[in-house]
Amino acid sequence: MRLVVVSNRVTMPERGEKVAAGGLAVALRSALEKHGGLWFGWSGTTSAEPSSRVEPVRLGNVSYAVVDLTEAERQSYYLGFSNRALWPLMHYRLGLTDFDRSDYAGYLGVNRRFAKLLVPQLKPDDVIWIHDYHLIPLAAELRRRGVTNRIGYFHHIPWPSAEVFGALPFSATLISTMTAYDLVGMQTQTDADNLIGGLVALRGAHRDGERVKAGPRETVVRPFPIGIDVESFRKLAVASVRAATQPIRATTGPLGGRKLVIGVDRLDYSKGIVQRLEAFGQFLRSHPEHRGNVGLLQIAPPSRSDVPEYAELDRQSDEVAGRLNAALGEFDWTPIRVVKKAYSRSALAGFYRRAQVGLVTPMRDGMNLVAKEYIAAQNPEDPGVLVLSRFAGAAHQMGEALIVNPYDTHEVAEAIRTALAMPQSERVRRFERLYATIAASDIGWWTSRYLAALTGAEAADKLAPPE
Ligand code: ADQ
Repeated sequence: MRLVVVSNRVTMPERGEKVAAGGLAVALRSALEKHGGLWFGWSGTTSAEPSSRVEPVRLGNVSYAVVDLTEAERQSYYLGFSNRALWPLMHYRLGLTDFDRSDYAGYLGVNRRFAKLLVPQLKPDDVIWIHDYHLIPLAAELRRRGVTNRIGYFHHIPWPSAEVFGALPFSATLISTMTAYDLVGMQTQTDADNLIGGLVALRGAHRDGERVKAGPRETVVRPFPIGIDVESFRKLAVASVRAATQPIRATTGPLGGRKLVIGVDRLDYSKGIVQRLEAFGQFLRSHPEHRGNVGLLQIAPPSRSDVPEYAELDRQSDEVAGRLNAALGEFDWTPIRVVKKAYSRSALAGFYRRAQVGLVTPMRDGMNLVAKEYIAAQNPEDPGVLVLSRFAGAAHQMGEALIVNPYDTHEVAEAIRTALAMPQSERVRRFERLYATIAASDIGWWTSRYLAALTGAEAADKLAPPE
C-alpha cells in the first residue's frame, strides 16, 4: 500500500520549513517514509490565480504536492469558515461563531478543488488519511469523482453534541459528508459518541456500537488519543534544563530560589489563558504567604492574528497581566510574565523541567499535547505537578493530574496551592502513572494503531487504548 496524507498545511523540508521535533508533522512524515507516500495540501501561500494542477516534488521516499490558494479562498475557507465558524463551534463557543454563507461556499469550493487536483495523483491501492476540520467534506468530494480507496479522517479538535453542532446552518449536510469515510478517528470516546449522536439526530443514521450507516457505506468512528514522542522529549528536557535556567531567572529570582508555574499555549481563546491569569491572581490573594516566592511564566505565541477574536484576546491578556502585576507585584518581584513568542522544542522542554507546576487549563481542547510534554519533561526523582482542565481530551487519560474546572477560578487557585505543597512521595507516585500512560500511547503507537485500523491490518481487540 502507499499512504496519502492530506492536511490543510503541508510542511515541506526542501522549503526549509521548520517542523516541531516530535510533533504531528514529524510522525506523519515518518509514517509516509515507512510506507512510501504522498503528502497533499495547501502550501500556506496565496497566489493571484488558483492552482489548476499540482506537480509533486519527490524527496526520498515521500512526494509532496502543494496547492496555492487565492487570497479570497484564504479568507473564506481558512480564516472564515474553518476558523470563525467551525473552530468556535467545535469548542462549544456558540457566541463566537460567525457563520457566513459565502465563507461556507468558499470552504466547499476549496475542498472540491483539492479533490479535483488529488484524484489524478491517486493509485488504486493507495490508503488516504485526511486530517482535521478544514477538510471534512473532502472524502465526499473524492467519492463523487469515483474514488473507492480506503479513506480515513482524524479530527484533532473536540466534536460537540448534536444540540451544539445543529446550530450551524447546513449542519445536516456537512455532518453527512462524514459517512464518506471508512474510518473516523476522534480524540476521545465522548467526541466519537457526539459525532455518532449527531449523525443519528441530524441524518437519521443507524448506529451499531462504533459503526454508523446513513448511506451505502458503513463508517467506523473510534477514539485514537494522540500522543507525543515521549522518549525524545524526555531526552531533550534532560539535555536543556541547564540552558533553561538562565532565561527564566527573571521569574524565579536571581538565585533561582522562587518556584515556577508554567503555561504554554498558542494564544487562543480555547486555551483559557485569561481565566488562568485570573486564577493565579486569585491564588496570590487567597494565599499571601506565597507572594514573592512563586512566579507564573505564560508562553503564548500569537496565532491567527487576522481573526478579530484573536486580536481581542491578545489585548485582553496584556490588560489582565498588567492589572494583576500592578496590584500584586513588588519592586523586586513580578508575579506574572507573559511572553508572546515561539521557542525551540529544547528550550520549552527545559522550561517545563524547571517548573514545579504545569498549568494546562483550556476551556475545551481536543487533546492538548502540552499536558503530555510537561510530564515527559519532568525529573522522575523530583517531578512537578500537572494541573489539568477536565475539558481537555488529555484528562480522559491523565486522571492522576490535579483535575480542575477552568471556569472555577477558586478551584484552579486552590489546585495551584495544593500542587506547590504536594509532598515528594505523592508527586513521584502521580508522575510515574502519568508517564507510564503517555509512554504507552505515544505518537508512534497512535500512527500505527490508526493505520492498522484503516488498512484492516490488525484485529480490533488488539487496538484497545491502554488503561
Ligand atoms: P493545538 O491547539 O495547537 O493543537 P496542542 O495540542 O497543545 O494544541 O499543541 C500545541 C503544540 O504547540 C505543542 O506541541 C506545544 O509545545 C507547541 N507550542 C505551544 N506554544 C509554543 C511556543 N511558545 N513555542 C513553541 N512551541 C509551542 C490541535 C488541537 C489539540 C490537539 C492537537 C494534536 O487543538 O487539542 O492536541 O491539535 O492533535
